[in-house]
Amino acid sequence: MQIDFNGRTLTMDQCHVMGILNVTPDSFSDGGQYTGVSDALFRARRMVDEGAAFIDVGGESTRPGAAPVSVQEELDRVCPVVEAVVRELDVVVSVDTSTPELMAATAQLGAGLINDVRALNRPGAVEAVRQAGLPVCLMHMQGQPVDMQVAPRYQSVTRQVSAFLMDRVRVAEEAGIAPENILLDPGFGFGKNLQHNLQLLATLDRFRVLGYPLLVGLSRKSMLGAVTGREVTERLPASLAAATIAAMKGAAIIRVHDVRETVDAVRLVSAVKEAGL
Ligand code: 8Y7
Repeated sequence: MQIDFNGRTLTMDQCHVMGILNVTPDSFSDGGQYTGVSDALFRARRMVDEGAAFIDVGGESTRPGAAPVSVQEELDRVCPVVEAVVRELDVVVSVDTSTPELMAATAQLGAGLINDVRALNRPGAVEAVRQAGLPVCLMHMQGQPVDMQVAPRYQSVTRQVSAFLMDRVRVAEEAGIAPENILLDPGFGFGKNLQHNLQLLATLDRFRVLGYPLLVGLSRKSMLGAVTGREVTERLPASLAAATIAAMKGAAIIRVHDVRETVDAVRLVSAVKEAGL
């Protein structure tokens, strides 16, 4: 299975690495616009050199308690970076957004994927993606970023997450988004406790029967801290183990902070899989 990410076609039968590029003000070394873009481009170039097939640009923090960002603010942060990365680097630019205006604007600038943690639930988002003709990743979240970690509850997390994702697929397809342009993500850490997250990772292969490529984000997440007792800066080994498990279970894209190390892990998984064919 292949997907055309706005002119770059990639097979989804192999696992790719997506590098995280936050462009929130606290991720800049200095608040100025020029510094912001050149610093972001520098970080993106390094991740591409390290083997990232995707760069995921995000201007809104989904951390619980993070201040909301206006549409204009999000456009001002993200668009110049998308434009620069598209112009300068050989990579698919993914845009981490739930904002229809930003989906439309970045599609025009050459973005190749919309990564929406709210699975196109904002008014106008489904139509913006259909109109743009871009692939989209639909992610599961229980609750909203402000309250999602308060007391997440499921009867069966794998079944409920699957049912939610299939419902969002139905909405997207009924609106005219092509089935071959849809990716799915169980949303590790988004309204899930440790047990839920571990169950989802253990059963990740079951999501493949839905028939859509899987994207996962596990890098440095608190579930890894809960298991290892490590602070966020010390979670690379656990992140690599999690990425390896996800790749073994068939994830097509793994979203990470540490590209070079994850590319090595994914290459090993690919080599082992090939040997067993
Ligand atoms: C994910 C994500 C984040 C994820 C997808 C973090 C934007 C939190 N996590 N997008 N975004 N999947 N598709 O810790 O798991 O990176 S932000």
